[in-house]
Amino acid sequence: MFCFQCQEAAKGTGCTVKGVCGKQESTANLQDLLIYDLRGIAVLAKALQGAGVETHSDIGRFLAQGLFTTITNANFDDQSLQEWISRSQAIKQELKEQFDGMAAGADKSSIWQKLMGFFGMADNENRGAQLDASALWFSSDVSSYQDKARGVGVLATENEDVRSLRELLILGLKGIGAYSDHAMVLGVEKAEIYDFLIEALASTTEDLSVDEMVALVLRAGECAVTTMAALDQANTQSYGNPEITEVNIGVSTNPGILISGHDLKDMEELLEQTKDTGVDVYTHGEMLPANYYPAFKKYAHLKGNYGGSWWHQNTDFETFNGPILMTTNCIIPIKEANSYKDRIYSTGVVGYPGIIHISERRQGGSKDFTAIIEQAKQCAPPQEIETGTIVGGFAHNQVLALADKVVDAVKSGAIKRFVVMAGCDGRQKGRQYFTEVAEKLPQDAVILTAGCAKYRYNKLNLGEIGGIPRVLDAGQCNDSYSLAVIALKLKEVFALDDINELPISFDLGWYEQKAVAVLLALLHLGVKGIRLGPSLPAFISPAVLNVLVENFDIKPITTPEADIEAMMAGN
Ligand code: SF4
Ligand code: SF3
Repeated sequence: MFCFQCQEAAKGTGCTVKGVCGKQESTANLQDLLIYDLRGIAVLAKALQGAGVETHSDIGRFLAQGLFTTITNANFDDQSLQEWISRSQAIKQELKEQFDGMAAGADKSSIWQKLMGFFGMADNENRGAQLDASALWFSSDVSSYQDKARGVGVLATENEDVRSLRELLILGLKGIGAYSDHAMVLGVEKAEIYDFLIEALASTTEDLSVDEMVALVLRAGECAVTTMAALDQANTQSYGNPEITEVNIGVSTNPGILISGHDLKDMEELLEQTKDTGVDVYTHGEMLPANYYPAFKKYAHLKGNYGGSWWHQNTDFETFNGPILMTTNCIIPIKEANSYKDRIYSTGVVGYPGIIHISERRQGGSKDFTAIIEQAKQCAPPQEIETGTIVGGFAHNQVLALADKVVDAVKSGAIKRFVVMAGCDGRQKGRQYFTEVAEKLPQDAVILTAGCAKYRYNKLNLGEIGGIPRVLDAGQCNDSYSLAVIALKLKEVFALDDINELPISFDLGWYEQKAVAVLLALLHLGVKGIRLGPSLPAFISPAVLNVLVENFDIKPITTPEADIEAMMAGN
């Protein structure tokens, strides 16, 4: 196996024996094969589109979900991945039949030529057989996948810089796939997102120049902005605009269900189905921001948030006592010794061998959480691990409602600087850096946050400036979009030409591929001088890093003291 997609990549270069995240070699290989199949689907879809044949939105949807299921800490279940691969092959077969079924003479030969071009094959009489034999088109033999995976994974691209740019693109697409899936679940889909997934995935099989590949990476940033805007629209039209909310972090005396991940539709259905059952609901990790939405606040049995960010789940889930529903990443390996092993459930693109998977909702219906609710009734209430409240709900609508206050505070000098510390949390010790930055920032600095990165400092009492809390939490990692909207609004209010003239610094923590999409989105919006930690991605080669440094002044974090001094000086 070879995987270097997340911040925990072994030795800062890549996991080769077993993932630091716990991913087994077989799982890594199946993920490689699935990505390979998705690229094949994209090649075929692009060729058909190029010939004027409309591809069904199911294709884009499948690509988005397929990409999503390979992100870090989402799907550890080989059987589920094999099903994904089988489905991807069925789709390829369908696309091929769609092609074969086109009327003879209907410009078919030009499509053939295009396909031959994609596969780098000579166009000759034997072209059908050649295409069928093409591994990119049909990697049908899942049973011998271990060997096959070696030939199609990340290292199949030999040139380090081409590999780096291809992977930067694919990993950004994984984040885009995840966010577009969330939006789709709530009824918002954009053809342009699906078209870009097709174009970009297909491009990874083409021989492009460095400039062309860099351009695609930047367009992925543009697509990430479109996708996060679509998700923002989906979330707010379904559940209202997040509001300032004090979230309880203690517990009640009823049994509870803990819901983690990012999927708000699951949250809605779980709250509805647990109403009047005597079972309370608590959020965990990235589900915390669900507490900020008006539509969820009306449920009295949504009791608040329990525990910390994803990597604390081994201990948080033990003491919670009740069932846990993992709606998306990040699930971490479940050990035989974990008392919660028989009360944890997956749903959506999440999978873990041996746990119950709640199946998809039927068209117009809901998922059925009865099994979880019935189990919860038999469980002890959660053990109290902390008490008090945390404040959040500062998405764009809420912050813009406070715009006058914020602008006055900046003009009067009460707020000297905003520091965006959004992104992911993770296990690495170096992430203590973000806690220290939060603690040591001068009192006239405000932290803007989103994503599970916030758990490094959202329970510190950092005070407020003229009624504005010094930590403003916009929500989940996808709500980083809110932070961009806020920045663009401030740029307008202060009549600035460039977003980089604002008193805002970016000091981001990253872990998985949604953060790659967020980073590319910020680059597309023209943000420069972003600090990134706790380490730079293993998939960025030295030459590609140079491109990022020269064009965007990206830099690694150093020490809290040095970075605070530089940020407060506007560097
Ligand atoms: Fe390693 Fe991260 Fe890949 Fe897991 S996801 S195998 S930790 S690089
Ligand atoms: Fe966290 Fe996994 Fe990235 Fe949504 S839950 S931000 S790491």
